[in-house]
Amino acid sequence: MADTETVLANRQDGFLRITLNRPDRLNAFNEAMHHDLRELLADARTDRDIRAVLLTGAGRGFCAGQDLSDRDMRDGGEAPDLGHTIETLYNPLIRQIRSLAKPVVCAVNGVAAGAGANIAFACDIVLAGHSAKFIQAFSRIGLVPDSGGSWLLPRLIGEARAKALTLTGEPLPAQTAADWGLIWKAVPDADLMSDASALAARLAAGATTGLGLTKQLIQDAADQSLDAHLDAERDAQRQAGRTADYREGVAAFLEKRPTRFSGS
Ligand code: T3D
Repeated sequence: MADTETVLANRQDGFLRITLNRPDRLNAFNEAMHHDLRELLADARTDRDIRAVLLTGAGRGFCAGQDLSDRDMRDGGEAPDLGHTIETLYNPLIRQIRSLAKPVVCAVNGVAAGAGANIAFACDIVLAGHSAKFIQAFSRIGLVPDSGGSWLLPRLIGEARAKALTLTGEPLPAQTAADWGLIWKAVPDADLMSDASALAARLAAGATTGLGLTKQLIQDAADQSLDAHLDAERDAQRQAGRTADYREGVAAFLEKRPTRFSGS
């Protein structure tokens, strides 16, 4: 799990910090960054010692979405098949984040535009520095929201706000995003990394199976009936109840001491 040209990888306190690292382009995505990020997330899935992920960006931006210099058609060249890039690059990334059975914290350190904004929203807990802003930049260049944005936004903030943001491409300041419930918290810029790291470390010290199942339940809730969801909760609770972490949680409570979850 090493740094690459496009992403930095650091293990600390039980979590993996991934830093998008193309600061000259506000960490816009080229194909290499997609592959490098996906590889790290795949490692996070299988490595039992990684119990949470923290995603952030290097420099003054979080991520400006697709690198548009890879989409230059000014010489009259053929337009790329964007359906293909969505299918092969952006959609698998969103699926990977949402299906990772471990918490993913996102620390939005600056502007998050286009797919960059929607990748942040796909994470489980999003903190943003007060100077950060979110831009559904797609309409500014004739595109439509992707990376799950047109699915997630109306669910999180309602159709009226989702339509206004996506149709106008107006920037949304971090504090407003928090006030609207689009992200968890806006914090002073100077506190962002320490707050996000403390949160990731706390989640990494949690009951990993239970947290992964909780993530899945919350994500699935909006799309199934209460009846089906009650069954899903039953199955998840059965699974959580068979973990060593559940035994430890109950023992710690009865012994009036802090938990020492092993993640198993
Ligand atoms: O293509 C497909 O496969 C389909 C998938 C699409 C997914 C998408 O994400 S589509 C949306 C693509 N993103 C955008 O349209 C956003 C473009 N960027 C901006 O609008 C602005 O840069 C920001 C509002 C994000 C920030 O503005 P500002 O004024 O703070 O910074 P800046 O000066 O515009 O950018 C700084 C540098 O980063 C600059 O380079 P320079 O002039 O210093 O050499 C700029 O060109 C570069 N940069 C920023 N965003 C991108 C980028 N370079 C390439 N691609 C970018 N997306």
